[in-house]
Amino acid sequence: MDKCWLQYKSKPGSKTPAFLSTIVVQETSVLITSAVEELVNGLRSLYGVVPEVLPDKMETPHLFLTTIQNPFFPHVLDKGAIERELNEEGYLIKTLIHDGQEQLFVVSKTDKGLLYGVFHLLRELQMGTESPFDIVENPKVQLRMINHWDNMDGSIERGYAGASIFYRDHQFIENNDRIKEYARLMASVGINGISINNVNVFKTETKLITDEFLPEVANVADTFRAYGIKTFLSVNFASPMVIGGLNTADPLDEEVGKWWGTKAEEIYQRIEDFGGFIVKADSENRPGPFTYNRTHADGANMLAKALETFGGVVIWRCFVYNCHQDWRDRTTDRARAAYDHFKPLDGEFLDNVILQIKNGPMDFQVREPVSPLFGAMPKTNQILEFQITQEYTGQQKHLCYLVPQWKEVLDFDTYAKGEGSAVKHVVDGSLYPYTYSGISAVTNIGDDANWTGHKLAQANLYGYGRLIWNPDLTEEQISNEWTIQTLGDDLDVLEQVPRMLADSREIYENYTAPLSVGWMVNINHHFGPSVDGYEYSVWGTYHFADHKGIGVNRTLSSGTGFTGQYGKENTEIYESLESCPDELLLFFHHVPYTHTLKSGKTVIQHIYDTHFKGVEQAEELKYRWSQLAGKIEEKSYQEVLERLDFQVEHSKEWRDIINTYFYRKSGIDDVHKRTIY
Ligand code: GCV
Repeated sequence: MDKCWLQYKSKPGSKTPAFLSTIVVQETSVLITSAVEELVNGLRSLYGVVPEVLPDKMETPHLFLTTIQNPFFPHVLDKGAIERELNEEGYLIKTLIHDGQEQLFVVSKTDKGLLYGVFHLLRELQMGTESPFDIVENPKVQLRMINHWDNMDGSIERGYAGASIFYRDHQFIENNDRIKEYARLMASVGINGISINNVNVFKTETKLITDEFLPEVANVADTFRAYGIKTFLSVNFASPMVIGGLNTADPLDEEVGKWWGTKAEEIYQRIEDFGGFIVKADSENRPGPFTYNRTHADGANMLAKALETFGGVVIWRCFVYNCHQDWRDRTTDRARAAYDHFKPLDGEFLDNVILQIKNGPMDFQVREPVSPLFGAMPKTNQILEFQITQEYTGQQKHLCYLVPQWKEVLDFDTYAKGEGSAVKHVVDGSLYPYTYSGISAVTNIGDDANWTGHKLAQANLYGYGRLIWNPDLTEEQISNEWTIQTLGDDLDVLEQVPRMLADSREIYENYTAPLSVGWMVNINHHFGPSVDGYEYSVWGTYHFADHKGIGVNRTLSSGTGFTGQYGKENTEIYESLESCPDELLLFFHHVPYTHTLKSGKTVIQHIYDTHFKGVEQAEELKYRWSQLAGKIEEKSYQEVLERLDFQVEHSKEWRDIINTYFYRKSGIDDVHKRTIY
C-alpha cells in the first residue's frame, strides 16, 4: 500500500539530532498513543534508530510532548502565554537550550493538538528542516471534513481509484488496517471529520443507523477517533418509512420526530462522539421535506432536535435544483437554485444545523463562478463543499491539480460586509458569529494501491487538507511540501513536479469546455467530450450554442437574473460585458462568436487557440515527466507516464471535437489555418 506523503524515507548520511533519541511523555490517552506511535515509527524510518519513550523528565537532550493539562508541565515554558496563543487544536513546537543542550517541546492544549504537532514536526523533519524550531500553529477552519460517496456494495459514486475501503458486498470489510492508514493520512493534514457513506443513501445504507450495522460503524469510529477524527453518516430523509415502519417522514409529524430522537439515542449509545448527519434532501430525486409541503428548515430542524442533546450536528446540503427541467424553458436557471431555495430561510435554522454549499452554483466544473450563497446568510451556519474526486476534471486519468481553483474560491470577495469579506472568512467563522463553520470535500480515494488512481492526484488530497487548515498557505508551498514528502527532494523533481501541478488545471481547462460554459461531457459518466451531451436534457446544464453565438445570459437586464444574487460589487462586474472576466464570460453572457475578449481575440479564435494550445501543453506535461525517469521510484514513474500518455491522446479527442463543432456551427475559419475537421 502506498504511503503517500508519509514516506519518512531516510536520507543518506543524516544523523539523528540528539534531542530526538528520547521522547518524554507523561500523559496517556488514545490520541497520545497515536502521537507517540507516529513519532517512534516516523523517527525510526527517517533515522534508523528507535527513540526511547520515557515518562520522566530528563537532563539529557530529549523531545518533550505535553499538553497544558500535564500536572508536571515543564516550568521552562510560559504556560499562560501558550494558553493564550493556542486554540483547542493548535500546538507549539519549540527548541530551548538547557545547559548547552537542545531540548524540543511539542505543546498543546489538547491531546488532538499534540497529535497535530507531532505530524507537523515529522513533516518538517521529512522536508529537511533543522532545529531550532519555533512554530505556533492553530487551524483557521473549525470543521475540516471529508465526505465519502461510498456505497455498501463497494462501489463509489464518482470514484476513480478502485472500490470502497469500508464496504464490500453490502457488508463492512472486516479488516480495519486500510482505514487506519487512511486515518493517519487524514490526521496528518488535520482532517477532523469524515462521513463514511454516499449522500445518495440507498436501501442497505439506510440501515447504517440500525443495530444491524451500528456496531461496525462504531468500529470505524474507534479507528478514526484514535486520530482525532469524528465519524458522520449520510442519512435517508425517508428512514422513518423505509426502516421505521411509519407511514410518513413528515418533519412536523410528532411520531417522526420521536423516531429520529430514539435513533439518535441508539447511535450515541454506541458512538459517544458521533458527529452527526449529512443530508441530501429534495435533490436529484432523493426524498425530503417538499413531499409534505415543508421547508428545508423544517426538515433540518427536526433532525437537529434529535441530535441536539448529544452535541451532534445536521449538515444539510444546498445542492437542490430542478433536475426535471424542460430545455425549451429559458426562464428556469439551475445556477439560481441554491440561493433561491435557501436565502429566504436565513435565521430559521437551529443552531446545530449547518448548510453545506458547493463552491460553485452549478456542479464542480473546471471553472465556474463562486456560489453567491456564501456570505448571504448571516444567521445560518455555513460550510463550503469542494470536490477532490475529479468528476468533471479528468477523473484522475488527466492531471488536474485543484488547489489553485480552491484558492480562488476561498479568496473570492463576497463584499457581504464590505471589502475584505472573502469566502475564507465566511467559512472560518470570522465574518459572522457562526456556531459552526468549515470546509468539506468529496474525497478522491479508493482501494487502489496508490489510493488515488493517478499518483499525482494524491496532491489534491494532501493539498485539500493543508489548505483548509490554513487557507492562506500558498499553492506553491503546498505543492512543494507534497512533492518533497512524496517523491523526494531530487532537484529536477522539485523543479518539474510543482510546476506541472501548477499548470495542470489551466491545461485541462484549455482543451475542454471554453470560457466557463461547462458541461460539454458525455452524459451520466461525465468523461470525454460531447458538446451537446446535456443540451437537450432535463438537467438544466445548457450552453445554447447556435450558428451565431454561445453562452448563457444570466444578467439582470435581459437574462435569468442570476447576477443579481451577488453583492452589488460583484453583480456589477458580472452584469456588464465590459467588466465580466474573460474566463467566466460564457457563464454570464450569450455572445456572438465574433465578440472580442479582453485578450483581444474573438471568442471563436480563443476557442481554437486554447484547444490547440491545451494539447501542446498536455504533450509538454508528458515530456516534463519523462525527463524525471530514474529520479522517481520506477513503478510510480511508469504509472504516471501511462496516464499522461492517455491524457495527451484524450486531449486531442477533446480538441478536435470541440473545434470541429464550433467551426461547423460558426463557419468561421481559424486565422492560423490549422486542421479542423
Ligand atoms: C452524489 C452531481 C454528481 C452526483 C452527486 C451529486 C451530489 O450531480 O454527478 O453523482 O451525487 O452531484 O453532489 O449530490
